[in-house]
Amino acid sequence: MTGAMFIAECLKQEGVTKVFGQCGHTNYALIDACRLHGIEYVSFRHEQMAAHAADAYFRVSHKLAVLNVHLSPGMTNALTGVVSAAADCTPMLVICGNTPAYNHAREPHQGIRFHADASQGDIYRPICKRVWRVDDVNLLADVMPRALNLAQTGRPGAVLIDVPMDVFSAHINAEAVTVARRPSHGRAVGSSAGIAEAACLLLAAAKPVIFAGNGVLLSEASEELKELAELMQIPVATTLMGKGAFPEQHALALGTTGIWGTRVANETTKEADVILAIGTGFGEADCSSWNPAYTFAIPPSRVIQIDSDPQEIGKIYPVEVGIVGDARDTLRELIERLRGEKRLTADSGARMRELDRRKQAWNAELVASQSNDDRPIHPARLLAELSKAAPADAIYVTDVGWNKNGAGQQLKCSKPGTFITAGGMATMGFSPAAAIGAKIAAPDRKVICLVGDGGFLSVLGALTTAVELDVPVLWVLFNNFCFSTIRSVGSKYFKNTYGTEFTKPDGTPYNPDFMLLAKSFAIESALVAEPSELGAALEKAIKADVPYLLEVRTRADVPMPRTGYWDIADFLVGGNGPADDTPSQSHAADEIETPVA
Ligand SMILES: Cc1ncc(C[n+]2csc(CCOP(=O)(O)OP(=O)(O)O)c2C)c(N)n1
Ligand SMILES: [Mg+2]
Repeated sequence: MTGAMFIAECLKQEGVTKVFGQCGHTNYALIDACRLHGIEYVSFRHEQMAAHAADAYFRVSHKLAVLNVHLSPGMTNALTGVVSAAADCTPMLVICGNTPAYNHAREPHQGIRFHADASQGDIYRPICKRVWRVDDVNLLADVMPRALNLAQTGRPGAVLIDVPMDVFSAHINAEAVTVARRPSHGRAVGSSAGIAEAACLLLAAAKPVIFAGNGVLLSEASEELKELAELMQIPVATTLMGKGAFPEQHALALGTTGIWGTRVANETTKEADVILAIGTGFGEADCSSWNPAYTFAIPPSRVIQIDSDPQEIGKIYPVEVGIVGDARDTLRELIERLRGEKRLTADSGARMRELDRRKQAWNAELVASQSNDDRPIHPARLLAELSKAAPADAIYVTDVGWNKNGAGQQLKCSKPGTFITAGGMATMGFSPAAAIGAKIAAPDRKVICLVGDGGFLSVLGALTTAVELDVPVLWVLFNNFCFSTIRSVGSKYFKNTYGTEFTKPDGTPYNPDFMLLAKSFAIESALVAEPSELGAALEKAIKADVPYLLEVRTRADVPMPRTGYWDIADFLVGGNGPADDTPSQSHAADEIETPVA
């Protein structure tokens, strides 16, 4: 069989049913091999979108993301999508074409050859766990299983297999063996000594908090997380990426932490005596730039950290107990050790009353914006109406801006895999295609893309794939005629909005007519400018089982309610004004809104 057929055979063995990408003469052999193997090729009009869709497809289905693209320009287009996936630990196999191997030394058409021949794979080195260039078809027999392993084991991530196009067409005489060359029991339980220490610390804690990250979702440990929280009556906060790992309607749920977290979460994590962190690297945004006055005060809080990647343990904060292990299996052991035990100093009644008081205060803080009747519509009002209209298991796919940080803070997600966001890269333009990948992964669920006008227009071509494949995604467009997130940085710190607004030369607001645009794409659409019409419009859009664009005219001038802290505000505060000798304020950010990004 040909190299391309061999690769498709390996993918088939792996259970792959979808490959995302875009065609080129260098990768067409594999597209055809996929067709012959009954593997669907989900084609996008731009490789970045294909990569975002593959990424979200994994996040919802937990099936390997596979991307197949053309050489150099296809690869550079895909790069943003691949790095967004890799940053959030999505296992992604990228297979690209290359110039024919026999021509590498002659710098053939479309090769990148500045420092080495046909070296476009080098562009992927900083973002991939490994890059293979397969110049001999017989190497595929080992490269394929190794690449599939590497993407999916340890800390999951992206790998690249770079295949000269003549290698796709060369004949290989080998048997495809992939799954049998992988650990059949890949999950490692943390050490029992560590689990015993963790149990002791939790039992003696007066104000413990669980802090759950993306690792809980990757390990599918949500059931265990809930069981442990309920067993020990421990409140649970999550990272933005971990949102949905614990049901946010639950009495013990605190919501997300950090710069744009809930006040309930930040107040409660800050005062915790013991923090059980699971599957999180304590990222900056989730930890308010690690400023102890805002989200985590470690020490004095004592940390138990469970992570499958030893590098994450103690990376930011010192740990009292650091356990290397799979979240699900390690939590299962911890639960067994704690079953029948009672926390020594637990006054869970008083603590739950305090938690309830905080939740009510936080809800009261939001209510004015959520019921705001202004035109354009307040984004918090849009999110509140959306919460009412959407089914409980709806999958939200966010972009950047209010639609990400506001949604992270104010939407309640009760199931794993219902909040999909580019956490590590915060990639503007992620969500429109990612929502398509999410819907392909979960055809029976409602998938709602939340996106600003800036993000939407940067990847508009995604809509064509939804129509071509009849993928009924709902895109909710926050149209405010600007990059409002960055506009607020400009106006707050630099006293201008230069380069952030969408206007004609005479200053009038400009965007394409989104209703005409939807029509031209053969997509149903509606426009809402009146807050009072929002509920009904959302209901109708959610009910529609077709690709649907709902444009909502939103306010551009409302910063996110800041409950945490981002230290960039400390040095942005002077804008580009003249330097002076005034000593800088240590907590300048207290007086100003933190920008969103
Ligand atoms: C690819 C990319 N480019 C730039 C940014 C920086 N950035 C963060 S938010 C934002 C503006 C987003 O505008 P829009 O989609 O209209 O949403 P809004 O801020 O108006 O809610 C930009 C440019 C980014 N995160 N990603
Ligand atoms: Mg905008």
